Amino acid sequence: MRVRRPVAAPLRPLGPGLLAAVLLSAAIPLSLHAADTCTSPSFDAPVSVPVQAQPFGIVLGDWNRDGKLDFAATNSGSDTVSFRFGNGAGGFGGLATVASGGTQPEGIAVGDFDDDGAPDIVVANRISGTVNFLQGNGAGGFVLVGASLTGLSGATAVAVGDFDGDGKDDVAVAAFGRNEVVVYLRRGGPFSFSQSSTITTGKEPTALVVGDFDRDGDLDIASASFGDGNVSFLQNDGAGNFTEPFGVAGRVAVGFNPTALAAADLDKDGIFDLAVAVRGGTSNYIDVLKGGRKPSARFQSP
Ligand SMILES: [Ca+2]
Ligand SMILES: [Ca+2]
Ligand SMILES: [Ca+2]
Ligand SMILES: [Ca+2]
Repeated sequence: MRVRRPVAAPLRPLGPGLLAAVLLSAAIPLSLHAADTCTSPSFDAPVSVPVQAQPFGIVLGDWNRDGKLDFAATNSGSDTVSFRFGNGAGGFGGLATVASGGTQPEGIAVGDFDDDGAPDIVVANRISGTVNFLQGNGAGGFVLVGASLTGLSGATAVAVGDFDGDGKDDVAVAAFGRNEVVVYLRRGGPFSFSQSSTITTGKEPTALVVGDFDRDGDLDIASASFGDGNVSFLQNDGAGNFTEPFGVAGRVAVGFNPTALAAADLDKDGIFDLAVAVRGGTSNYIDVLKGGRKPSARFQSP
C-alpha cells in the first residue's frame, strides 16, 4: 500500500534520521496506550535548535547519561557534528561541535565501539568517502578517533548492529559511488574493524536499516538504492557475512529516488515491515513494504 503524505508540506532537506521520524509519524497512529483518546494528532510549532551549516543526519542518544535524550547532527556544509543536550522537556541546550573527520558528513549512527558503555558516534563522510568515529566519554564530550574506514566512495549512510553476535557493535556503510554496501565487524581493540562483506546492491545505495527481517535471530540489512529505485534485502548468515539471497529478482521497486528507510512491525504480525521515503519526480509518497514470511524473506511490493 502507499501512504500519501497527509499534507502538501514542501520537502526540506532532512537527514535520514529526521526523515525516518517523519515516516513513522505518518505510518503509525500516535496513540500511545489504550486509554489515549487523541483522535487528531498534532504538533506544536517547531522550536529551532541551532547547529551548523546544512544539517543532514540526526541521531538521538543520551550522550551525558543524565537520563534525558540528546541529539547529534551531521553538518554537511561545515564538516562537523553538533551535539546538543536535552533538558527532558523538549528543550535542548549546551553545544559541542566536533570535526567529522572528512568532507560532507551525511549519515550518522550510534554504537559503543570501545566497550566502555558510553555511546560513540559513527559518521559517513560522503565526498571524502570515509567513515569516521567520535569517541564519547559518557559525560557529553566527544573526540575524533584517528582510525577511520576509507575507500568508501560516496559514503552516505551508516548503520550499526552486532552482526556476528559477539557483543561488539559492527558497522554497515552504503557506498553510493560504488553501488555497494560494505560491512565491517569490530575485531580486537577499540575502533578496530575488519571488512567482512561487500555486497553489490542496486545503483547508488543511499539508506540502510537493520533488523532481523527473516526472523532467524541475527540482524539483517535493508538497503534502498537511489539510482534505480529499489530496496534490497541483505541476509546475515549469523557470522556477519552478508549476501543478497534473492539477487536482482528479489529487489522491490519503490519508485524514483528513495532517500530514507525505517523498519518496524507496522501491521503487528510479528514481522518487520519497511517504510521508504521516495523523493523523485512528483512521487511525494511513503512506500510501505510488508515483510514476507519464511522462506521468502523479501519484502512485498507496495
Ligand atoms: Ca542527556
Ligand atoms: Ca563507548
Ligand atoms: Ca559484533
Ligand atoms: Ca536475520
